[in-house]
Formats: sequence, structure tokens, C-alpha cells
Amino acid sequence: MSEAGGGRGCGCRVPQRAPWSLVAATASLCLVLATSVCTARAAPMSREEKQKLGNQVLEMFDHAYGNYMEHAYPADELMPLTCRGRVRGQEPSRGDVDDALGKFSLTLIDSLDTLVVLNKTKEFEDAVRKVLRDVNLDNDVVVSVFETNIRVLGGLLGGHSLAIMLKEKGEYMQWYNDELLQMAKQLGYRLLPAFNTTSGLPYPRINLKFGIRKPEARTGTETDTCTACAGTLILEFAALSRFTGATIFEEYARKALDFLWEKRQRSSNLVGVTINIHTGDWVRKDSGVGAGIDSYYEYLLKAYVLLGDDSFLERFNTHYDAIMRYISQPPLLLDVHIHKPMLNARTWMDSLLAFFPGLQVLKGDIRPAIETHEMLYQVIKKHNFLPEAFTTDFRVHWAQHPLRPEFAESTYFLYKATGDPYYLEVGKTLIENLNKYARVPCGFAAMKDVRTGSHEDRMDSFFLAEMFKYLYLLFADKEDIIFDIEDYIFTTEAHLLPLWLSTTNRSISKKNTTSEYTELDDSNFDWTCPNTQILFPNDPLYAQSIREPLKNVVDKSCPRGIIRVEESFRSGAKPPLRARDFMATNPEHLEILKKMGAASAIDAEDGLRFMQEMIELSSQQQKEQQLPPRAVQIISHPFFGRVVLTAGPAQFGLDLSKHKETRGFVASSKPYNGCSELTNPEAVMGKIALIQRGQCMFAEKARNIQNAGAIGGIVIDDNEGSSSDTAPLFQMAGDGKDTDDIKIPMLFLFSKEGSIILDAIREHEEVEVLLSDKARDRDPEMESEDQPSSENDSQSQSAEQTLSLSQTVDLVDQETPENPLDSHSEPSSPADTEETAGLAPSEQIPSSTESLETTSLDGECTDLDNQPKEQSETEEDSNPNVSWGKKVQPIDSILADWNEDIEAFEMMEKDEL
Ligand code: DMJ
Repeated sequence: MSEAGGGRGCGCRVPQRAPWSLVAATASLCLVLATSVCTARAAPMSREEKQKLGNQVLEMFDHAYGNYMEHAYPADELMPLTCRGRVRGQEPSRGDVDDALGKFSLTLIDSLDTLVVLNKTKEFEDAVRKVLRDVNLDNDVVVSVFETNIRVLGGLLGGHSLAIMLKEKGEYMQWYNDELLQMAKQLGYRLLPAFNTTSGLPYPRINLKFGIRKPEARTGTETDTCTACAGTLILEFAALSRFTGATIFEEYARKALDFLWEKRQRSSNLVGVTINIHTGDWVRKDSGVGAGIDSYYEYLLKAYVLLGDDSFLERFNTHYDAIMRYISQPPLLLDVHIHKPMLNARTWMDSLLAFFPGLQVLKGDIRPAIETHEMLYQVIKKHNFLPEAFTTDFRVHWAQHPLRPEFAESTYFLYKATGDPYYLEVGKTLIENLNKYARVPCGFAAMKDVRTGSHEDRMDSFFLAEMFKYLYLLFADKEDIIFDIEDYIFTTEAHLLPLWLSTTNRSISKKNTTSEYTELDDSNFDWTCPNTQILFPNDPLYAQSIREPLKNVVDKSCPRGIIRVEESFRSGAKPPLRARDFMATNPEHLEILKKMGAASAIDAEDGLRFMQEMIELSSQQQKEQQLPPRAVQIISHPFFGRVVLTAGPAQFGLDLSKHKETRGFVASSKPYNGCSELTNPEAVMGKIALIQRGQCMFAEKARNIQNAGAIGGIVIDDNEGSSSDTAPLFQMAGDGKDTDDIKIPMLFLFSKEGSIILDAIREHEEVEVLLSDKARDRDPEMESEDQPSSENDSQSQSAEQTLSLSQTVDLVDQETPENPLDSHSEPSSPADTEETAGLAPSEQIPSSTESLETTSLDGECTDLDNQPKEQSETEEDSNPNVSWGKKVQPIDSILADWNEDIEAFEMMEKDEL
């Protein structure tokens, strides 16, 4: 494969009727050539340094995988804070995100081919035996078809692909007889009932045991699915068909893709985020390249690479053209409306779109890939991780980060395409941040809030399937991998499928669904891979010169509206009125408002934009009323600052914002509820007192522990099993009286987080914590005592496993706020409790994922819209006394007036379909 590529040069225009093998190899050819061309040009990272980083990745993988196998297996996932397995039904429900868990040892299956890539062949052999021995698919559990396909079916097929490769090499897996493939086939048949719709689009969920329709199935009433959910099947399903000869899988996946293509919005060539699986109507008509759509595009291009079918490339290129025309607003990628693609649908971006630069590399469009990647890297440099969502002016929109691999994926592909050692440095930063902020004694924990550095008891399987694969490959030379990675294509979950599948069992008729394509302008098909020979040798600083202007894009950013700047100036006309500038007392503004929707089409368009902005602004402002959570960081042995718990602030006592902190050992107060004078003042004197929630006001507890000499207090929820993973945080209210007498800081922990401290006391007696607004860097001295010094040193890690916190969590199947990227659902409202009752909504804080960034933007702002520079939000955000009412009120009343128009607008959109 590589040789063939080397002979052709990287013009790489794929002939419309190219021999399939050439077509299938295209992507890897491009990457191979790009690498060989570029290595000579830039000062490379030394081989030793690369090996060191590669070894670090191996050690990190051992830490994650070893802890999963030791403490969680056969459960689906590891809970790295409480050091146990996540078993569905035994933990509070997290909503849609739990639909990935099918009681099929998800993390083990998702890790299979990573083991081979990381040269852990022996462990791979063991892992395959365990899968075959232990995994049962006949489970009465409702799972996501999409997640099961990409993680489990993909994991089994990736495992099979590498098992047969190893067997052929003659050393390992000699006993293997396609057992993983048989399991994959069984799973494939279990998923097929989901496709029993007239459209051919699959139901989003299926019961592994009972399918869709049986009453026991508890599914089959859904009407909508996301575009990515229906459009991310072809690689796994086609591979299953071609490996087994059972054509039905590929046929079903193709049918779903054909249907989506038919339903694209014909004038914009974009697709919406969710679609009705029965009628094919778009349910959500916003369109981007991130959550809900992402891998649909990825699979069109990769289906072409794997299957050699021109129609997939033609579809991809048609969509890509639309994406670059409307969604790409360099360096941003912003969602737009499919019917009005010049109208932005959001003022924020989600982290899933970080895969897109990698896809652009595969497509061959390097410049925008470099730009977007650099923009994302600047956001990461500010927050250590990519928050789940961030605004166009790079503030945090959703503060979670579940250790997603997309940015590492794009970094890997950009390095392969450019050979620029800059991307190795980027990878090094990712490794450092993971070790510094996400590593806990029992694995790696997702970030609950990138601003506070607090953790979530969650380590998703994709972290092992993807993150370690891409990071390892980034630093690996050819000889570090025991097979030729160029012979495989990566699925969206980074599972490896061999390119030779394109010539095997090709019996599925290629229905010509593309007759109309002949009419398409195919000028954008002329180049399909990076021609690095042209790009780089003449100008070795090419990639750098693209990145350079973006270096300060985050720090120097100004708040921006959702209207494109160039639009405002398109006819030299006065820029339209923007929601953020609207003042109800300004007669000129009122006049403009009246005109909107009345006279000309342009006015009407401005009116619609204005409404959009009002809605965005209103929800933005609601968020701005919310205080960010605080952090309780356990700093004594064996935690050394590695476990950070999400805590709710209080409206009284020492304000921990603005980098104030209180450090001390913890002690339980007596009485534990802290509702009367303490009987153990000597125990809490000079310490941080632990108090149970309930029976009196928070302020009363604070006064009692303060009188006993405590330097701070942590109130622990009395509702057993409650957790910030599943319940929205709130801030502790005062008691309606003057609380200025309370000087000590007070924080609130839900029961699960509180138990982590209580269990630590039971095990280690002396437990020291830091109360702050943001986790502090771990103590490097202690860190080095506790960290393994060399690669593969998982032995010394076992010393870390002192965090065996076998707490009991009640099986509360409560409704929970979900990650909007996982579920597209709206966050739920804060919990109402006796001590928070009576608070205005603005006085309660929501879950950390909802609250808004408070740090100021450094540097000078250049206001592109010639608007006066907006006041920094820092002071207002961190000052609970600031009244937001003045800002919100006019918008709310305006919104009410515009309600009818919004409905009319929606009707109009529907009619256009
Ligand atoms: C992975 O499971 C896959 O990459 C999927 O396509 C979307 N993203 C998650 C990880 O973030």
C-alpha cells in the first residue's frame, strides 16, 4: 500500500472510476506521502523524546486499563473516583449517556485493538479470551443503537481485524477461529430490528434481548433520531457483511444513508441535527459539524475510502462544499439553519467538532484544518481541556470535559499531513494536562468543570479506544507498531478496519442513487488529499504562517454577536440592530423594531435575526446569573491533590472566588448536623468542620462551627446517594438575616462526594483539603514520590490504590440533568430544598455544566462591529450582589411580544420542507 502510494505522488485526484483498491487506499496514501515529504523540512523532535512520550502514553494506558480491569471489570465502565465498576441500574441514572452501557463489558471490548496498537499483544490475547468467556449479549437492557454500533460492534470487528492479522504473522492468536467475528454477527442481528421503519432509519434505542416491538422491550415509541445516529453505521455494517458474506447489514446501513441524502435540504445541501424516523421531517433544523451530525459526514468520506463507492465521495463533497460555504467562519465552525444557512443558529461551539480538522486532512483541505485546530488549541491552553461547549468569544458555555479524544485525533492527522513538530508539542501538552488534572489514583476522571478542575466519577470507554491510540501513534515511528497502520481505516471510535475489505464479498449491488450527481459541478472533486509537495517544500513555514494570526485569538477575543460581520457591511447599509445593543428607551431602536418584519425582505430577515439573538441573549443572561461551583481538593496522602470534588458555594462567609482559598484538616462536628453548640470544639478547632445537611439553616450551622473555632465548613447532603453527577448544584442561602458575622468559607457537597471524604477519614484518619474556586496544581514533590518513574510501571501504581472507597450508593433512579451533547435535552432546574426554598432562581446555581465562565479576557479588544467595548464580566459575575434584573427585564418583555412571530417563523420553516 505504501509503496503504491510512493510511486504516484500526491496529486491524489481520485479518478471517477478508479480501480477500487486505489480508491480505498487514497487516504492512507496521502498521509504516507505527506509524512515522507515533510519530515525533512522542520526541526524534528528527537527520537528519544518521542520515545519518552510514547512510553508515557503506555504507562498512562496501563493506569487506566489496569484500574478498569482490577476494579471494574466485568462492568461496562470504571468509576475512577470511587474505584469501582459502573453497573447500569446500580447507579443513579444519568439519562441518555447511560444508553452506551449494555452490561457487555464495554470498556474491555472498546480497548481491544488499542492493545495491539500499543504493542501489548499478550494482553490482547488475554483480553480476547475474556471477551469470549464472559461477555453476554442477551441482556434485557435498552441500549443506543449508535453507541453499540461504534463501540461494541466496532470494537469486536477491530479486535477481529487485528486478531487475524496476528494469527497470520504466526506467533500470537494461533488458536483464534473468528470467534470475535461470530460475536459481532450475533450483535449485528440483535441490532437489525431497529431498522424496521418505513424510512429505513433506525430507531435510536433497542433492547438487546427483546428488540423493539415486544412489550418487554420498553422501546419503539421514539419518533426522532440524530443524523449521526442514523448515518454512522456503514463502516461497521459493511465490514460485518464483507467479513461474513451476510449482505443484509451493509444493505441496511446503505438504505439509511440513502434516505438521509434524499432528505438533505436541497437549496443549502445541509442536514439538520434530528430527523423523524417515520416521516423523514427534520425535527431540529440547525446544522453544524459537531454534536448530532459529526460522524455522518465522517462516514460518507470514509465509506468512500473503505468501499470505493464514488457516490459516497460525491455526497461528501456536496455536503463539504455547503459546510465550507455556510458553517465555516474561520477559525470558527458555527451552526446555521438549513433553510436559511446565512443565519447562525448558535453563539457557541461544541467540543465534538474538534474531530473536523482531522476529517479535513483526509479530505485534503489542510489550511482550514490548521486554522480550526489552532483555535481549539488556544481554548485548551486557557482551560487545560476543551470544555463541552464554548462561545464564539471563547468563554465556557458547558464546563464539563469527559476526556474526549477528538482534539487528539485531529492533532494526529495534522501531524501526519504536515510533519510539523509543532503538533508533537501539542500532543505533549495533552499528555501533561491529562496527568496533571485528570489522573486520579484509580484511573483518569472526567472533568466536571474545567474552570474549577473538579472531577466526575466517570471514565468513558472512548478514552481507551481513542485517546491512547491517537496519542501513541502521534509519537510512534513505523517500527514502533507491529503492523502497518496504513492498511487500515479508523472508524469514528478509532477501531481499525482493513482496507482489503473493499475487494471482499462485494455482492451488494451498488444501486445508482446518484443519477442526479451527473449534473453537479464536480470542480470541487479535483483534489482529495493534501498535496504537501506543493504546500510545504517551497515554504517550510506554511503551517506556522496559518497558525500565527490565531495565536491570540482567545485572549484577544471580544464578545461577538451572532451576525456575520461581513453581512452587516454587504451593501454599505447601516448594520442591523443587534439584540445585545437594544435599548427599550432608544426611540431609534424602537423605530427599527417596528420596521422589522414589515416592509422589505431584508427588514424581515433582520427581524428574524434579532429574534434569534434575543433568545440566545436571554438564555445567556440567565446563565450569567449563576455562580460557578467551587472545588474541594483532597491534598493529603494518597490523594496529593489528585481528587477534586465539585462543591456548591454559600451566599455568606468568606468568598472563595478570586483565588482565595482555605486549607486545613477535616473533622466531623458533634452534633453532626451542627444545629447547636458543638460538643467537640477541641476536635474542630483550627480545622474544616464536616456537618450534615438538614434540620436547621446553613447559616446557623456556619455560626456554630465558627464559634467552635473551625476555619471552614463543608456541609454534606443528608440525601444518601445524591451526587453532583446527577443532581444540579445550588448555592447555600443565608437565613434572611444579616450574615456578615460569618467569616469562614462554607461549601456544600452532595452525599457521594461527601462520602469520598468520610471514607478517606476512615481509611487514613488525617485528611487535609483545600477549599477554593479552582483546583490548585498538585504538589510536585509529593507527586514525584508517588508517580511511577518509568514506563509500564504499574506495580508502583498499586500503592496508589489505597482509594478503595467501597461506598454504598442507593439505587435512586432519578431524573437527571444530562449532557446536552449526549442527549440534546435541556438541563433541568435546580433542586428545591428547604434551605434553598425561597431563593429566586438567580440565587441558586445550576449544575456546573451550565454556569458561565467568569474569568476576564485578557488583552485589548478590537471590536469588529465598531461597537463600544463591552464591560468585562468578571466583576459582575463574581459579585453576588450585582443585580441582573435591569439587563434581563426589557429582553423578557420584548421576547413576549415576539412570541407570535417566532411561531410564524417556525411554521414558515416547516412549510419550506
Ligand atoms: C466517540 O464515541 C466517537 O468518536 C463518536 O463519534 C463521538 N464522540 C465520542 C467521543 O467523544
